Amino acid sequence: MTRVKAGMVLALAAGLMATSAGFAQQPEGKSRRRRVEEKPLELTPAQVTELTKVANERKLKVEDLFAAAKTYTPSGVMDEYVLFSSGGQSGQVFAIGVPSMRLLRSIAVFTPESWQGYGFAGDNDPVRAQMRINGRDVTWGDTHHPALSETGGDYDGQFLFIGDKANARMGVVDLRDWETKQIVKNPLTVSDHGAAFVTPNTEYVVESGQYATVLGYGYATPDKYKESYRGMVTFWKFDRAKGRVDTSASFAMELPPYWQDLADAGKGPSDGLVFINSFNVEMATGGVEKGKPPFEAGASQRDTDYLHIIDWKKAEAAFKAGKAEKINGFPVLSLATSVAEGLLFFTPEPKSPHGVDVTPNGQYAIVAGKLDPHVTVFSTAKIRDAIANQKFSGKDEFGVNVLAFDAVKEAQVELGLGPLHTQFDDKGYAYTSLFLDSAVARWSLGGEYASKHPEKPWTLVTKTPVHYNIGHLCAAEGDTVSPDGKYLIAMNKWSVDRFLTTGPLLPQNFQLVDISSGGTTMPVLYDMPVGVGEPHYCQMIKADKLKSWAVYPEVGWNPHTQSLDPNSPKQGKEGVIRDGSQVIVNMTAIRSHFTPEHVEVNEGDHVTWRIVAVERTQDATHGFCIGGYNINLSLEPGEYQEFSFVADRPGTYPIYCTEFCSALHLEMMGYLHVKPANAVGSK
Ligand code: RUQ
Ligand code: CUA
Repeated sequence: MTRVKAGMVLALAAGLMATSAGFAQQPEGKSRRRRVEEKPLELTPAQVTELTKVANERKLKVEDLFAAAKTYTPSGVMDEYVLFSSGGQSGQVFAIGVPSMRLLRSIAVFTPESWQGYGFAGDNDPVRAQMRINGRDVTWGDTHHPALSETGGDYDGQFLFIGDKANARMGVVDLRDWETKQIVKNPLTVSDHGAAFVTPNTEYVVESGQYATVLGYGYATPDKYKESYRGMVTFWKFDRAKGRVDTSASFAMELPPYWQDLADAGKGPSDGLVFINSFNVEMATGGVEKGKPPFEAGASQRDTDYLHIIDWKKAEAAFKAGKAEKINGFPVLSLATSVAEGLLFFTPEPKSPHGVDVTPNGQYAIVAGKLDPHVTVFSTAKIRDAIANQKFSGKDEFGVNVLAFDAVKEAQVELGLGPLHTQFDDKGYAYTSLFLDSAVARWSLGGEYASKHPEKPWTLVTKTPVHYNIGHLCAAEGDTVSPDGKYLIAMNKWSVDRFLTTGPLLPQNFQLVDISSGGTTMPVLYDMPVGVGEPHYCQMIKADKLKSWAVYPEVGWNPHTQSLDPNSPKQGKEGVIRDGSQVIVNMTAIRSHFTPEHVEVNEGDHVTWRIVAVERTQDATHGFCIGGYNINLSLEPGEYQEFSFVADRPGTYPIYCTEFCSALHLEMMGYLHVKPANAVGSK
């Protein structure tokens, strides 16, 4: 009877293995993607009746049916765009398909994330090492602004940069494997805001500060604000071939202690310039606890702040000519140098602005002032002319030349309350988020865009209500030299009555807006709750521009170096190598076993564990965890990982695959035996 049972178990296991092997081959053999019907759809009268019945039962209106038809994406049909969204305080980036609004992936950047095995690779994890600031682990970020790498001002689909406002850091994601490769910490400042924004060929990734501080972790009391506190902008040099920021070729510029805000790089005729907003040119220092006006009042007294205009090509030349001074080891062009060399100019911009956005043709920079119902349009040609011909209205308190507002202003357009950010389409329209109005405004651009739309240039065309309190918005490729139009995402901060209540903490609401027809038509198509952090900006790229790897290029690939790793174990050569108390484990993973399955070490051993997934089938991912040692890896096909730890707690540790990889996934396990120092027979 026992034998029969064993036989049955073996037969069952063989069947399961056959099933798992068959399943594994299927995606390579024939595509399981849904076929696109070639015959155009025609509804029979009976189907119309049935559809109407379903719609009535669900209390849907005709426009809802159209919205569903425009967004519903059947199983196996791919989205047209990928939205890369900041993940706010989650510290991550979210990738979302458009128009389906399906969450495709979270990309771990500033926060350890166990599913991706990000930051759970033992004592010398290179991910954790990058999360250290001044010797302390900082394992979260407040991600605000993603920037896709650009070539000629267009997204090229190669890299993604994301700023961490809370800690003045920037992450670099490689879009071949959608993994973070680098975290760069700004040595000058604690926190920032204007990151990340790229120059048109990703020569530099721009990071501007926000709350002024004493650069380089200096100290000064608020009464020394004007002398000691400073703002800054940093130009991180991007090395595309290496896929890394080259910190040794990067530099910064000292700025007055106004609170610099968002940035954008010029393009086309304005390539070479960078624009940065500011607020609190009042240099208010708060102190409500001492009876002084609070920051919110002190920083909003004047009618205008300063738009910063930086000639980054000239600044780069000054840096290369050795004109920078070091602060905390980092080269900084002083304000005096910037003024003397003509690198920095200001022009007045209406009250407490927030976003500055350059039009696709590079001819205008649009500033939205949160306390002003207008957007202000600056002409970049007029800015260049005012710089060349010294059309100044004066200097600021730090000696920076101020370009006369009337000499550089092109237009002002009244849109509504609380304008923040602006994006563009292919029909000569601009779209601005209105925070206080909870609306998206469509308005008409002038100049060479005037012939693209029927409206009078520089006028409000229509507003669509969104729900609620919109911050950023993003149109399809809407900040490139050639926007697509079609879709726009309203990134709403509040969602009060849109979804079921999820306790007192509610999700944000991403609303998909149809901007495909011009004029006054601009319906909301879909609501997507985002319950994993409060995103700020996002960018939407045409999906076919992304050239993602299906599996790692070769077995033994190290994603940290993006190359084949010479230390990767070879099949047939697995095992444990001991040298005193130094132990090296060479392990392979394949459906459905690890080799070796038993690993014996002694208490106190220093263990270096090398593990490679010997798989070539897409999606055949394994995991690897050691409970109690805070170790979990995600081993995608071909991936090699190395981790180390001190085996300081003896015991018998089941080790197992954490990804349901096959029918015999539960059997994909082994034991780590950590022999106690005082065990019988130990040294
Ligand atoms: S900022 S809306 Cu970084 Cu506008 Cu958030
Ligand atoms: Cu490998 Cu589960």
